[in-house]
Amino acid sequence: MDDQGIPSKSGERLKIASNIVDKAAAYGIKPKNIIIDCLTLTASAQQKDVFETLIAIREVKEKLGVKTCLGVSNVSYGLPNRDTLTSAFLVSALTMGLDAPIMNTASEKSMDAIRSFRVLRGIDKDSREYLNHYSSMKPMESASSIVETASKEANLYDHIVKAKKNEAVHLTGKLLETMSALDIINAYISPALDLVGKKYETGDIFLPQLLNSAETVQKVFEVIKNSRSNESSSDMDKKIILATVEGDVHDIGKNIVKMLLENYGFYVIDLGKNVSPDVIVNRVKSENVRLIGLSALMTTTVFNMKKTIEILKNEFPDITIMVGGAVLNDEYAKDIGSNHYGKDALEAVSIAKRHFSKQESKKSEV
Ligand code: B12
Repeated sequence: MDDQGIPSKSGERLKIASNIVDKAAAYGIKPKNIIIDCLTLTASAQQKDVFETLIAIREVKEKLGVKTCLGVSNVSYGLPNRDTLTSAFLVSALTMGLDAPIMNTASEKSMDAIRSFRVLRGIDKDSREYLNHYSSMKPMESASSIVETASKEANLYDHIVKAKKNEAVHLTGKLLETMSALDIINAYISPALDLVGKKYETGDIFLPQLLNSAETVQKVFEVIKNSRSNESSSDMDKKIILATVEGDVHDIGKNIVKMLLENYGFYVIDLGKNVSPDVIVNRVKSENVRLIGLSALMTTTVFNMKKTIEILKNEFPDITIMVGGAVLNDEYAKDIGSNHYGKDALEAVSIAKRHFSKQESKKSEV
């Protein structure tokens, strides 16, 4: 404000702020060390000017490079249910760039607004503060005691459940000195993902936590993959296409299947996740592949798996399709038209072995 009081228009407030910045510069004070208060007006008495404060915040920040503060609660003075209006104004001001709200931290609504804003603005990384405050999550430590296969000090399971990426990566390197990749998967990775999945289902944890555990597993797999880089060569006559079906982004299981098939010398063409039937059809054609492995993890995407199988069988009547994924079982796999169901990666290997030995014997009969 100046001698005339608080101007109603944002442009005039910017002018006053600009004068302050110029004066301060004469004393060697830089804009970044100045905090300007654009002054909240009450919605009850000066409704048309309320938004000007918000615009002024944006302008003084952008044009002058200063910081801003604002006493937000004045906006609701003279109206009922003040907390609601104040918290809406608070979020609007933060969106415009308000740095330092002067607010009632005992107001739950305002604190809810701040926490939500920090998630939406990407300040609260992985929504950790938000989750800590609102989720009724029990401490993950207690969950880790379920695993019986893991020894006390080698707790890759805990690192995955708690999404401690660096620790998980380090420990995987150590475990690989004494354990096979498959044993590590069976002893630690699958049980940890099972627990995380159950906790997600029961609402004890939320999507960012599920995602973090999944990312930890991806990092663990990078270590496993790197440790195998010089191993076994694959047989180009034993080609298999693998894909997670359209609409489904779960590829951890499919990647394990791939790893094991490659370990056994099969040549795997991995089409990735969320793969449309067209893409699979084209690769089957261009690579002349006769064994396809499809993965689906959700009840909703099993329908896409069925559709993919129908399309493939139509195009290539002699094709063999094996399917897998936690939502399937032997019976359901038959119902949707597949030739084989593999409950885990080892079964995928035995299906592939049987398939190619049949092919061999057919060839030798000819
Ligand atoms: C990790 C995970 C994720 C990660 C996936 C990361 C990734 N890159 O894969 C992220 C966080 C991205 C995710 C997202 C979602 N997820 Co999720 N996820 C899981 C979780 C916890 C683990 C899955 C897993 O990797 N298991 C470990 C692997 C090793 O097991 P597997 O996949 O079954 O594979 C083995 C076998 O089945 C078999 N196999 C697998 N494929 C194949 C293929 C062939 C050919 C053969 C022979 C064998 C085979 O061999 C594998 C190795 O032994 C499960 C819960 C669970 N326990 O299954 C939920 C789960 C699958 N997710 C679920 C849901 C709902 C979702 C979301 C919709 C959440 C959301 N609201 O956004 C999204 C889905 C987005 C999408 N469009 O796909 C639900 C599905 C419910 C349902 N029945 O439909 C589950 C069951 C969680 C739950 N309990 O609610 N998820």
